[in-house]
Amino acid sequence: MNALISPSRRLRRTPFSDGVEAAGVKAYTVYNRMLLPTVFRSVEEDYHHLKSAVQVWDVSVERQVELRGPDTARLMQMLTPRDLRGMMPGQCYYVPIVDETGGMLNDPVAVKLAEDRFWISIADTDLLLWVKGVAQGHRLDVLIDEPDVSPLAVQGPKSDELMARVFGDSVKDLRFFRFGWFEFQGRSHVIARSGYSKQGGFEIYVEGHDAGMPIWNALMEAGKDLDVYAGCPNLIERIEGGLLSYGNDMNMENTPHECGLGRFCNTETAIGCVGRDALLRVARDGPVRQIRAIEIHGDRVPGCDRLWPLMNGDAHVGHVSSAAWSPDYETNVAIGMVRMTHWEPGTELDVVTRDGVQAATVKEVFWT
Ligand code: THG
Repeated sequence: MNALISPSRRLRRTPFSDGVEAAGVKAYTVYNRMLLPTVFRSVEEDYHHLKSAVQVWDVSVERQVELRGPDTARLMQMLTPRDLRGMMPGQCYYVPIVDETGGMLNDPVAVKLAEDRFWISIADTDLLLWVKGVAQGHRLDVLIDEPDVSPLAVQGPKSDELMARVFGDSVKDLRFFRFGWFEFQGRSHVIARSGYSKQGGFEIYVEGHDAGMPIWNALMEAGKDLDVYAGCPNLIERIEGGLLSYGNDMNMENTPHECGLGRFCNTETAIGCVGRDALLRVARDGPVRQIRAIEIHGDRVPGCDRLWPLMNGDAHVGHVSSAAWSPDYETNVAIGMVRMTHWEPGTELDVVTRDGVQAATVKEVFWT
């Protein structure tokens, strides 16, 4: 596939699109019916730069589903098997969202703004529709909509320094998955220490489309001597770090336990979760297949745009869903789903890529 995308109103622009284009974006993917940059200089140059400097990412595609009103807490707990009772305003939680069979509908970050107000920062599915359906079905008193909020991520080892220059030193005091309110040109924005990389950094939930480019420009200006550049979630880095991509590595057919997200489930105490009964069975027996880090030996693999079968001889024992050549580890890093009979670390398998068969090993852990 190497054709152009026709612009239209259905593919919404973001508050930062002008900056992304000026920085010379080379490729996009579509995510929540918006454009998400995937390459600026090259995936490998972007990777080295992310790990050594600081990048500014237009992740507006992480749309917010806002819940507000008296039944907000009750509705939030209906959506996820993670126990939210201990969650305080100012905290973010990574929350599996499941249907009545325990199937994953999304894997967003929940942002608790107040007891009666949340943002759900979604991955690539129409979660708003499910949330409205659940609320209507239970006649809950909650307002559900998509606010004019667009996340801008600042990621990389120099992100603390850059953010302090623009938002003040106190931004450095934020702990992981906590947020605060910070001023820029007289307006207040939520800033969290979070983001879709393992290099550290922040996410600015920019409120108001018109506030976007001034913040983008201020970050680019303040970070010149830090070698700041536009970036985007990096395929190689996120596979090394084991960060899952909904729609690629898992979908509605998978439970959180299959995705290795059992640590974010407290199904026993998540009273009200619509998938609770189904997940109690899964949690008791354990999954029969699970996400694993997979090393693929030999030559650089092609792009993974379909599932690649994982074979043990003639037996189909799983599949690879994401893969890339890692310059730092000098091997192909991958994410796969493997049947329990073959998921022990060290198990040697064959992977059938688009270009042929390559040897692969099931790893104990990801690369970071
Ligand atoms: N940030 C925000 N919204 C998002 C994403 C994000 N929405 C879409 C997508 N990313 C959702 N998926 C993820 C996947 C992983 C993480 C966050 C969102 C993540 N995981 C950490 C990890 O696995 O190491 C930490 C999880 C934890 O310990 O709580 O950060 O990136 N706003």
